[in-house]
Amino acid sequence: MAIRPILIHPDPRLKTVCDPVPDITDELRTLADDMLLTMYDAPGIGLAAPQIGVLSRLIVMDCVKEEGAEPQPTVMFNPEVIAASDQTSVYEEGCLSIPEQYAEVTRPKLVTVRWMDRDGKAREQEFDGLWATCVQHEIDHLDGKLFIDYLKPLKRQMITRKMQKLKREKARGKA
Ligand code: K2U
Ligand code: ZN
Repeated sequence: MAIRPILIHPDPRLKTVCDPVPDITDELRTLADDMLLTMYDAPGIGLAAPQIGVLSRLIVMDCVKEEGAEPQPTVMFNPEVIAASDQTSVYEEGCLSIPEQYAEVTRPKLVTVRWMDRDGKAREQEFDGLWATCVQHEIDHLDGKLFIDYLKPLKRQMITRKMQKLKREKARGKA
């Protein structure tokens, strides 16, 4: 088990449509465990495989935020939204690959998702609230889509320029 480095936007790997997972191997189960460790360490409530440079259709989530409540680590291979409500909800989103930038994104309030779990079992569930926002945010990552893609071009460019500056400063700091 290891905490993996999270890619920072802009990075071509974050704009790539990821490949489906053909079958669930022990290596992929270990990757999912590393992603959960990386997510909790960030901290975050979701993480998609391309964010750690693995271009496969795998996401992890745990949107339980209540103090003292039982964590609910969730691993999804090949997740797909099979139904979405017309009703929408607005949430101020962030992203571990776009640190300290937040903006309102409107998404369907309810989504039904089909996926394969870590035991290779087909699952299907309806999500509401923060879980619905998070699962859509993560599935977008698998299609190379970031929350800033929903913003006006000027706002998106501003955030991208801030990230390019951050990456330059990080590189200098390491140089
Ligand atoms: O994919 C990611 O970068 C993980 C996000 C998931 C997320 C973004 C927006 C809305 C819901 C989920 C991180 O968890 S960003 C940190 C965060 C934490 C709590 C609530 C919202 C965002
Ligand atoms: Zn994200």
